[in-house]
Amino acid sequence: MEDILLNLPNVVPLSDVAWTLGSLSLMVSYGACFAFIIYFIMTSLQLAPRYKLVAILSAVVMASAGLSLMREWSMWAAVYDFSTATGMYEPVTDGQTFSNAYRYGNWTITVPLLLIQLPLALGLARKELHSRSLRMITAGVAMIWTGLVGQFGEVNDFALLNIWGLISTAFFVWLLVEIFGVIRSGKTVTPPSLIKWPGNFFWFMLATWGLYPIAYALPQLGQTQEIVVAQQFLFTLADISTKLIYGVILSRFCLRKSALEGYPAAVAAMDETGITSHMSDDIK
Ligand code: RET
Repeated sequence: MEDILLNLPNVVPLSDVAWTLGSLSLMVSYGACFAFIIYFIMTSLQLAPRYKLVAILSAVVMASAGLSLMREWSMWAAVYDFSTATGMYEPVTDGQTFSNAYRYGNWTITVPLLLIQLPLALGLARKELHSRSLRMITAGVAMIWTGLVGQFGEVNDFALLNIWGLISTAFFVWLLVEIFGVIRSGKTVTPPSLIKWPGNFFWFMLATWGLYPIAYALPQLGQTQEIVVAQQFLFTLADISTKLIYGVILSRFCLRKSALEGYPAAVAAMDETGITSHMSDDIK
């Protein structure tokens, strides 16, 4: 039976602590995603019309990822049974399995949306935005689908895991080159006071998107409960930073640009005169 189960959680018994940490990682992910739908919708109201889509796309990403992660969490809950004999959560053998593969399905939706947000926030001209987005999305989807093939090897076929992992990494490198091109072009239309932001976007994306291949490769370090939990924890860290924190950063950038462009709701939201300006002179 064991050799046909393709994801690590289906073959490793977990202590109560490990099971809870895995469950918690997934629950925190979808909880945060759903909460931030509200944040991004409300934020879009403060942005100039040309940037509103950035925040709206973040809300869509939150909804899509939240639903998928909620499903991932219920799989986690369904595939373990606590055994009083061993004192461990044992993977069930009634045909229910846990799989990370659904994540890759979800990324096929969210990654293109996250990538489009970048040239939109930077304010690239339409034609360039379309051609650059198309190239980024092609590289991104190729990266995900080749990784999807490889992740089926995480339990018993490390050759499959590594070969497809390398092919996927080649697409990741291409994607980074494309992202870099978008950033470079975006810098030419970024106001001087915000010029440091685009370069920081690149390093932020590199550091946070780079967590996914680590989570992918981790099962090679051993079939232990620590690895099972670390993999879900890394996925959570990556999910929150690449979608939620990224969205917050991009929408703050758009808010500043909207204010510089004189959009009233953004100017009011960015009012930095502080409380002292409303006080009379003698209490200042
Ligand atoms: C894989 C396979 C192994 C090699 C590499 C990978 C990269 C995955 C990345 C995923 C990013 C996902 C995001 C999802 C947001 O919803 C496919 C794990 C390089 C970078 C940003």
